[in-house]
Amino acid sequence: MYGGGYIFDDEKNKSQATRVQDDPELLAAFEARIDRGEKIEPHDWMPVEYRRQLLRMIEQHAHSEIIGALPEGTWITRAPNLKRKMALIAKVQDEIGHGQLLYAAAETLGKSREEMINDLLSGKAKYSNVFNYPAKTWADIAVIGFLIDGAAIVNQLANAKGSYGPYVRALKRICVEESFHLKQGHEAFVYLATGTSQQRAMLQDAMNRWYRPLIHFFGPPDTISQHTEKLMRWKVKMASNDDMRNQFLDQYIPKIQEVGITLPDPNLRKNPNTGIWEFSDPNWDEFFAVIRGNGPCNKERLAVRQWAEENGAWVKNALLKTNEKYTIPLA
Ligand code: FAQ
Repeated sequence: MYGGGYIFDDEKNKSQATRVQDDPELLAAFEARIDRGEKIEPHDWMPVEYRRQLLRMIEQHAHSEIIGALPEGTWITRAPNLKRKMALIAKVQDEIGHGQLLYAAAETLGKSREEMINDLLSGKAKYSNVFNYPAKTWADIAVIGFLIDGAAIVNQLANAKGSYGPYVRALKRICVEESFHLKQGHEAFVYLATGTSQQRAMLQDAMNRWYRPLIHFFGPPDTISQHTEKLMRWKVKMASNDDMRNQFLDQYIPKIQEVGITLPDPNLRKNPNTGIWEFSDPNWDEFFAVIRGNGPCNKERLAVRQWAEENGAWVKNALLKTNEKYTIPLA
């Protein structure tokens, strides 16, 4: 199918996979290509572990886009005016489109979309922690549009320079669309921050609730991140979790503070000597509980996707019957 290094399940195939993976010449040639900055394409030879890691990461990213549409989606019918409603509809539609692009990129690594969706619905697959929190008020939508999109852009702009062709091409397109999301999120954020006292209070409340999930968004600290070292060696991840988190804080904390919104952390400050942002312990136990299925909205999010899967099945089935000829007018 796609080059070398398949993911094998049974023992016989496992030994074959190990042979492919362990071939020192192939591995050295592969790593030399990565060092030269070449792109790896689906039919090229790749180590089993490179394929496994990429698939894990792209699949999680795809699920995040699909589940990520839900907190904002619930506000489409309650948007405060037509302009906001239209922008939100377009944004949510874009996020679903990003999910499709990413599933297509993940499929090039040998896992079918159906298997990925099954793993999402069964709770086996992970997706971003931030989408397991509720969007309680309209101000949450401004925070998501400005700061979660902002955080996603920091991550995706870095990884768009990575080594796997299908993923980096998807990321480039996603980043262009996300930058429109960011603009509308920033505008909505500033609008509330400079609005009535009630609007400011609503935004401050949302900021207080989203601060910690945003710190968690970039993943555990480098000292305990399991995959960073390998992913950076193979240029899948182009910056470590702590570096991306710091870049985000550096870009966005001043923008939040300049409109008079505060952050609920007395220890948040940029160390003038190192240039690194310091913050209170963000409770990594909470992060791990959320990504393992025990956040405030995990069950609700998966239930909605399950409902969509069951109730949308007839559309998929109709589209799969490509030879079907309709002789009776449908309308
Ligand atoms: N959430 O060893 P590391 C968006 C897991 S898209 C959940 O450091 P890694 C667009 C990690 O998977 C947002 N799980 O992991 C949008 C691993 O578990 P595993 C998504 C997390 O891969 C905006 C374990 O912890 N973006 O927002 C998280 O080296 C607005 C150990 O961690 C991407 O997926 C987390 N935050 O680094 C949509 C970008 N962090 O698999 C709608 C691509 C870590 O061993 C509205 N992904 N974990 O069981 C990446 O860049 C990386 O995967 C990281 C994590 C940086 C997220």
